[in-house]
Amino acid sequence: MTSFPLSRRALLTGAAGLGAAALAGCDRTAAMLGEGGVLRAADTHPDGYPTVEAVRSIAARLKEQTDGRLNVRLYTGGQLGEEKDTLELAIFGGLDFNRVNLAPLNSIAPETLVPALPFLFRDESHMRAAMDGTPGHTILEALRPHGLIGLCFYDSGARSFYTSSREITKPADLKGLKIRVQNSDLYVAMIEALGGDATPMAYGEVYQGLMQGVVDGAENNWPSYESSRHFEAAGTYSLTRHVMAPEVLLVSGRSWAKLSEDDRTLIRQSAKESVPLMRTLWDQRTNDAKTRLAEAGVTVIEPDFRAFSEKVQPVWDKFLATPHLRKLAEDMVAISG
Ligand code: GTR
Repeated sequence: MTSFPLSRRALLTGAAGLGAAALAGCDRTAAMLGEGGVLRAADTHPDGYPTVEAVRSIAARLKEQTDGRLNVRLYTGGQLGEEKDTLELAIFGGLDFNRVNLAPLNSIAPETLVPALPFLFRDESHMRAAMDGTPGHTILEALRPHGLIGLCFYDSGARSFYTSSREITKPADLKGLKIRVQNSDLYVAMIEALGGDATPMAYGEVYQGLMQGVVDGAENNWPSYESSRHFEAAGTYSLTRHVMAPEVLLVSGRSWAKLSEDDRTLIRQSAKESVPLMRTLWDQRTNDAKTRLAEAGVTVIEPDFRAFSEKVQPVWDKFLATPHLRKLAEDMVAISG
């Protein structure tokens, strides 16, 4: 299956039309799935990236199981806009599937803040166990009232800092540095707690932002650091591993409403089956990224992460604002993995 260019404007126009129709009390959702059962899926990452290939595997399975009736087209590499925009499209029914990070959902469903808390997960297997278990299920379900059906979580490894100027070996090294973060108050608070200056910026703007010195650094996992080529502008990677929030695959609640029970079951099952595949691809891609980055001459630093984790308590205090969120965090921490 190939990726198809499609104008974001066309989708927005469609979604706006849907909004107007809904306001007028008309149900035009049937028209929004596209002709011939075509479902649209968006991902900010390019072809070959593990999240994209996992969704591609779902697409293949849906096509095969329905003799081509459910046909998913992938729009990769941010063709339909940044994650904030594609989420909006999905909520308003202009897009069917959307793979995003949890960060852009932080302002929509507070439950998504919990796995993004700095230093919450001990390691990757702890993250996988928590997201596969009851806490993960709670978070997927929390998206439903916001017009999004959460299907599954995908790995995103651990995020670490990279800079164009100074090496980050301790929190004090972040002082005075402008660090790009995702559009989430939690990430802003985290950088501030660590002593840096947070600059929220869309993913697609970071390469240029680093090149032009608008920001001094950013933070991400090995595969994103490599595939985005951010290393060309910021060649020092400091393995702080401060956030291990996973990715999530969503279906628009409006699209979901017009699927049959059988199709929903098939979609859920296919998504579930894509998770082990994604994890295998993820592990391979992480190793490949490490090799390519070493070849490209990136300097890798192993700082004492405890110096960083000791600073983030204010972030936990601020964002675990209700007993419900505190319980969710406790349940996640308590999971053995
Ligand atoms: C990546 C993630 C993307 C996006 C990006 C970012 O690791 O897979 O979905 O969130 O980070 O930093 O914006």
